Amino acid sequence: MRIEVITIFPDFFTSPLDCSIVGRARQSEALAVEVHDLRNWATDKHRVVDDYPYGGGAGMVMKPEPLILAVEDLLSKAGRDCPVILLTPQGQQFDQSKAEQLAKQEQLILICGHYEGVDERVRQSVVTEELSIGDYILTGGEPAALVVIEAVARLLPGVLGNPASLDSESFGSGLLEYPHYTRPAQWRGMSVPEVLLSGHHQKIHRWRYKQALRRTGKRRPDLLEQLELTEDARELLAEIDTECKQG
Ligand code: 4G0
Repeated sequence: MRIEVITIFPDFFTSPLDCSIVGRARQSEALAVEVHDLRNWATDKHRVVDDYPYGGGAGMVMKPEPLILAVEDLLSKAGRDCPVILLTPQGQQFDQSKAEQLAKQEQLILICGHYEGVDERVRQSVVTEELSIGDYILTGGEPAALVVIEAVARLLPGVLGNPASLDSESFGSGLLEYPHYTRPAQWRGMSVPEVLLSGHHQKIHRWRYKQALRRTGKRRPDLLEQLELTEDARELLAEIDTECKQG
């Protein structure tokens, strides 16, 4: 997969894209990320990319021309259409299913907005979708673009060592994760649940599943409601319910 990023702060991406899973994915060539300085497409000698808002008001707006020229340039080099995504607080909420959908694409173009926003004609002419990573405002779309890159990169074939773990993790299964433990079995008076030391794989599996159901019900009832529960899940939830009432 190839991801083109358009930004006024290319340096922002240097370390995050060189580190960890994304860095490895790029080295293995499962992923190519190209970061482009928007000012390369500015048309005046001072390379200005923002301007005052028509109608007045505080702050600046990103000019349409450099952004539209940048996207057109990158699309023509690609030789085919691809999603052109603007990171904005007004976008559709980015989630795991969106990451899975984007991971199937051959190429993405990510636009990082700044100031009070982007001239509406950029949306009208080149943006194919707007995404938000959550209900909060950032000074720029760069951290949001990194979140999208990170979430997508780890889904690409060959990037994670053990693809089986993708299905079992949170959101893959629709449930939050069960609690994890490693050595030592006793630490400051806190012990690892006995069942995990038992070597009884069927019991361990059922215990973990119950823990995942318990956590999800408690912290994210909205996720639990979206699931089609099996007979077994219903049984475990009933157990959890009586345990709760017993205190
Ligand atoms: C476009 C994304 C870009 C418009 C970007 C701000 C939060 C997110 C930006 C604006 C961002 C997010 C209208 C303030 C840059 N902040 N939640 N800031 N406006 O994904």
